[in-house]
Amino acid sequence: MRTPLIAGNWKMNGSAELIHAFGERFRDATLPAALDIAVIPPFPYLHAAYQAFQGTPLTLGAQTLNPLNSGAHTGEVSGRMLKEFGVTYVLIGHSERRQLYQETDDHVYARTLAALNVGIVPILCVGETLEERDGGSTMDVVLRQVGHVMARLEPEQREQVVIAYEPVWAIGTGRTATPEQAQDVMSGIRAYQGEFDAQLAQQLRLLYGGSMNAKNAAELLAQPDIDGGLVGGASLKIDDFHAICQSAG
Ligand code: G2H
Repeated sequence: MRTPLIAGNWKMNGSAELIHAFGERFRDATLPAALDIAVIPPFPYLHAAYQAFQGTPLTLGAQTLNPLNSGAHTGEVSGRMLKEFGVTYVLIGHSERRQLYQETDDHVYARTLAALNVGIVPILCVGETLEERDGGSTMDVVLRQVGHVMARLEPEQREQVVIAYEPVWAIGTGRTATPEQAQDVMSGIRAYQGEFDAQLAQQLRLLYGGSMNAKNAAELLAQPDIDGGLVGGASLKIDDFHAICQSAG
């Protein structure tokens, strides 16, 4: 009932050459019938990707956006601009943005709203640090991050949001959450949504992120509350990303 989504977060990696290689490879690729796929490259590659992905199942995502439409904000990019380049998804509150660029829950809410206002699907990223997990506060942290955004949105806005659970200790470390650890937290997120909207909880797409790769994807994606993946390092390798997409069938 929930269409799986595999999203490749290239972070500050990739090249124009890789964009074209993805377009060629996915043009005739064998893929599950019901699957959404997004490639999320750095801003400068969006236009080339928009062209290279025509006629392929690949859709486009951006890694962040500024909540304003325009103005004197050197270095920033607005949702309205992303929309012009055919962007379907945008990552909001990735832990690297929270940690390295001091994005707070308030910033994350403002960016989510800005994405919704221009018709881009926000992928709201949440997750606990190792200290928080070891201290037993995983669910408190994750539900605070989810609630700070979701509880303030209108019901029709909430329906548009995708949530990615990315334990910070599993990001780029090669240390993946076990399928059971991921499922535990993700069923908790769905149950939290279910407390105030049972139908939304059933529709809500939940992605797992954190060292997902071609070897571990199938087991993670087989969990009942995992509807897809937010893939970092492995999304830069075409064969691995294709294999992860095939695991989502
Ligand atoms: C988590 C993930 C993609 P990686 O950041 O967002 O990256 O798969 O490299 O851990």
